[in-house]
Amino acid sequence: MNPFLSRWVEEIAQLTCPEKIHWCDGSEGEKSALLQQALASGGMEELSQTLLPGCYLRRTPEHDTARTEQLTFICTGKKEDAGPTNNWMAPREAYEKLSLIFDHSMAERTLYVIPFLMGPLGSPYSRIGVQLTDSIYVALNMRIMTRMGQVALEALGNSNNFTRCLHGKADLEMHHRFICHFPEDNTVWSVGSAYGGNALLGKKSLSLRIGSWMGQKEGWLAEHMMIAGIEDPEGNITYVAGAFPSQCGKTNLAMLVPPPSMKGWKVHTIGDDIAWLHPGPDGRLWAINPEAGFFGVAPGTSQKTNPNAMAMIQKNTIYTNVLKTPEGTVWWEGVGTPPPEQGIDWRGRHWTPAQGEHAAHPNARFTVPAAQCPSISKEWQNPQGVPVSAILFGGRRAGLQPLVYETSGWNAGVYAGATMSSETTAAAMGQTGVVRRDPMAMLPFCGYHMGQYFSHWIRTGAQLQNPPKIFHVNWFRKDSKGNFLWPGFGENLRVLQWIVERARGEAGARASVLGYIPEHLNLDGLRLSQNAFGELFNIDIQEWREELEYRKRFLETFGNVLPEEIWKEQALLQENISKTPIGADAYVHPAN
Ligand code: GTP
Ligand code: SPV
Ligand code: MN
Repeated sequence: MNPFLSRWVEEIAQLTCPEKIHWCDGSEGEKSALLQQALASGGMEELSQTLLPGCYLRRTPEHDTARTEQLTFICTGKKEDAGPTNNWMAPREAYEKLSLIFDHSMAERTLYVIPFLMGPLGSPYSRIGVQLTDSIYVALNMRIMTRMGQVALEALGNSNNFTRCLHGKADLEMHHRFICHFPEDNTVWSVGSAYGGNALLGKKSLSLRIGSWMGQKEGWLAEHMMIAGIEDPEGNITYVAGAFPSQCGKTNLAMLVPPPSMKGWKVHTIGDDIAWLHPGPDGRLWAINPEAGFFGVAPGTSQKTNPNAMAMIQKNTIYTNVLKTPEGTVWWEGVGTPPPEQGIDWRGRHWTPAQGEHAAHPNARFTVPAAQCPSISKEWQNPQGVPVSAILFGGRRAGLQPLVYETSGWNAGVYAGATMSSETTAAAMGQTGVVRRDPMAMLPFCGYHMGQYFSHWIRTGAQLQNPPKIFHVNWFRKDSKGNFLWPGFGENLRVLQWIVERARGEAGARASVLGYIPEHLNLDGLRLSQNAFGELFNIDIQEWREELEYRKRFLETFGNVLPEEIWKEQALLQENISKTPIGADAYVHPAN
């Protein structure tokens, strides 16, 4: 028995006073026992075991359906180290405050000890965590999302090098909810929520907030990115990683199915949410997916938009906050089949389409093992990871940003990432559809000062002999009537084709004020009007002048911690934009 671990478990048990302590081994027998208990207590419901074998449903309280960013804290000794974008609490205050909530909170409950591995077994890049929780639902999800149990305990051995992740439901009330990160102690304490990103502490807490802190110290990057291999008809595979904010298309892009006209192309899924990126000895950037499962958005997932996801979630899946049909199957908005005549909605109430209410919560999710994905890559558990040739940044913007552009180099790419913006979604509590700055899709997940984070990106690039090319994409541009201009989903491969060809130095490009845009895009077999195409690539100079002002104000919030290189890139863009008259053809670089 690892003495560091047993001492810590004892300490937490003294605080929380559970009736029992269960050490998770990750076995099949344990899974059935946990499920039986969850079903008996009403915490989960069985779905039809003939139609959806091994699938279960969970409904959460209405105020616990998404991440709560306002209750998420970085607790560093010095406030400056958390930076202007994070909520900060002094470590002592946080431990004290949360101890009061944890105190006796597990009486009459079982404390589950979940050792888990983030990253492939045997990878030098993998990290170990141990989560303590009183939630069976969380334990069952951790079992899917991480490599959990005996395997992690053995990998840990007698080492003290693991992230201490304490989670408790307490009363699940908002005023008792805090998600606190102590990067200096390699510790996370989360209480009062059982929702994914708040409660599955291997995910956003360890892999991004604590991970980004570790990465800065150790020379690697922890990113909110999907990873996929794009295979062309000749069989060449090019790996891309893409950062898009929550609910902005990472899962869909990671398991994309090519359109019928792109014969011979294939997409190989490595990861759908998180990438750990390490500079390799060959001067390239190598990516692993630290997770073992997908915690995907249900609404909008259909046979048409994401057939791979639909295939993988027919078995061994935990559904959260979807509609249950009388047959014991599931339904959600945008699933592509007509609504059932009746069902039980995500709130647990009788539902009919006529009521006009959401059947599933807009942030309803499925949890499913990665190995069940039909497009999973042969390389997904490669301990060395895969070499990344292109990085994509993108947000959900109805205007401003063109479909795609290539930045002029690493620093310009870092600048494009740092100034990213996106409309808010249902993945976090609060108003949706509001444009906000979300640098590298990491605004809610960066565990330290974001100015330093940008510096770390700049430094990392300078050290790579063969850095990935960096692109900006926007699948979400709309016309004046509010319709998406671009079909998205599988059709995004047309843009990826140009990106991988650029990464290999093959495809042509035209200069624009923002960077390079495609000379030619493969639109074979796609009906897209000239007008729509023009709008997708329109760069509105007036809009960009205003945008530069927003960016300036945003970048100023980082004070003198912001690296000079970012200001340099802002100045270059400013110069290009101001040289271009309003209404001019912004495709042509003024310098040309
Ligand atoms: P998180 O798990 O929250 O990090 O989300 P994600 O980035 O993985 O987003 P996901 O792929 O789950 O997509 C979120 C929503 O956007 C879903 O409803 C999708 O159907 C929709 N979506 C994804 N890709 C596209 C696209 O290319 N075009 C359009 N219009 N919608 C898309
Ligand atoms: C996100 O919100 O970015 C997610 C879901 O991927 S959660 O695990 O809740 O963070
Ligand atoms: Mn995410």
